[in-house]
Amino acid sequence: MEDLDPTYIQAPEHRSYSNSIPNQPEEIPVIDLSRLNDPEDIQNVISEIGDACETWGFFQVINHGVPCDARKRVEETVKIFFDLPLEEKIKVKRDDVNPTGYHDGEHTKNVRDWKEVFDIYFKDPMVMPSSTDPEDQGLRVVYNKWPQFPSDFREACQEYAGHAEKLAFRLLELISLSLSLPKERFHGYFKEQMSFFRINRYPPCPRPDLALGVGHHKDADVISLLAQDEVGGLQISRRSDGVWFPIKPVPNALVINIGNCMEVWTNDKYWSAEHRVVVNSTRERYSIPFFLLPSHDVEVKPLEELVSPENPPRYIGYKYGKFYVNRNRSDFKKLEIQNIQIDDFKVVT
Ligand SMILES: O=C(O)CCC(=O)C(=O)O
Ligand SMILES: [Fe+2]
Repeated sequence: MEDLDPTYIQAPEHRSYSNSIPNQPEEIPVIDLSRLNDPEDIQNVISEIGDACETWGFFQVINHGVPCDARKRVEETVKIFFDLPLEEKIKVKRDDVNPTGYHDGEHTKNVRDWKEVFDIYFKDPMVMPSSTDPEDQGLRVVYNKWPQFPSDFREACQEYAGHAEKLAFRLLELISLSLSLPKERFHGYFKEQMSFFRINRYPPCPRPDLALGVGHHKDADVISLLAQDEVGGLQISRRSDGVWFPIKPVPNALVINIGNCMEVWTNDKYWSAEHRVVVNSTRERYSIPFFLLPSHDVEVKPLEELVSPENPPRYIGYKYGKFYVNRNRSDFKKLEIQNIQIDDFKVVT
């Protein structure tokens, strides 16, 4: 099939075969969290997490406490929803006021992604800025949209998201300890967390050489926890040289990655890696990320404990909610300009 809509076509340098993957790629760490039950091993786990956050910005966890049943239930239920005809799905479609629900027109860096998504805020309702104008203090209260069918969609999603959020805070504590900070150093930033949970469906694509499931990007959150099925397609860019590496599916594992906020808080010690999703022509793929986001009024800037005269702040502070709504604008429709990126807040030296 040659008639791929041009809005999906990536520039040649961003296509799936653009940057070769070595034949025997190094392994991105898989960390067994049941080792935390052994007091003598806890410190090793914390160091391994710290090393992974610094070297790759990605790792996988197993025996993480999110029950397999809850994951299986949500995977089965959302599949029933995505298999419905489009006219049913668009009954709960995202709009420019409420960014929750179903959407099939998302763009990354102004190129359309080969995917459908469904977004659900962890807090319902959720509070966010009502506009991108930095002077406007107005807030908007957003309620989740839920499909009527399948009838247990809401319950299955909420149950899974509850487990994912618990694990997110556990990981945040371990990350905090890995930076020699108090365990709960970050907790105050989440009083009105804007966290959300997304279901990605990547249909088979007639031209996987031209389109991507998600174009190269960094996550704009604190950390992401992703459940991926067995199909594979997620790739990350190695910090040292930008070469793309696959994140191989490991049964029941969750993929954890560092987002922009953690990168800024640690003044670039921890790395928010670019990643992308390669699609294929035969199999659909599902992934379910939980994005941990701070409250809208948090000013994100390098932590005082992690900067010094020798290591001055590399970013100016920014209000998280305004950054988020700015980014979201471009997800709704293709913009004429590149959307806001974390590097826009880098201190120019
Ligand atoms: O589907 C995946 O493996 C990754 C999705 C992703 O990067 C995202 O939704 O931000
Ligand atoms: Fe992502």
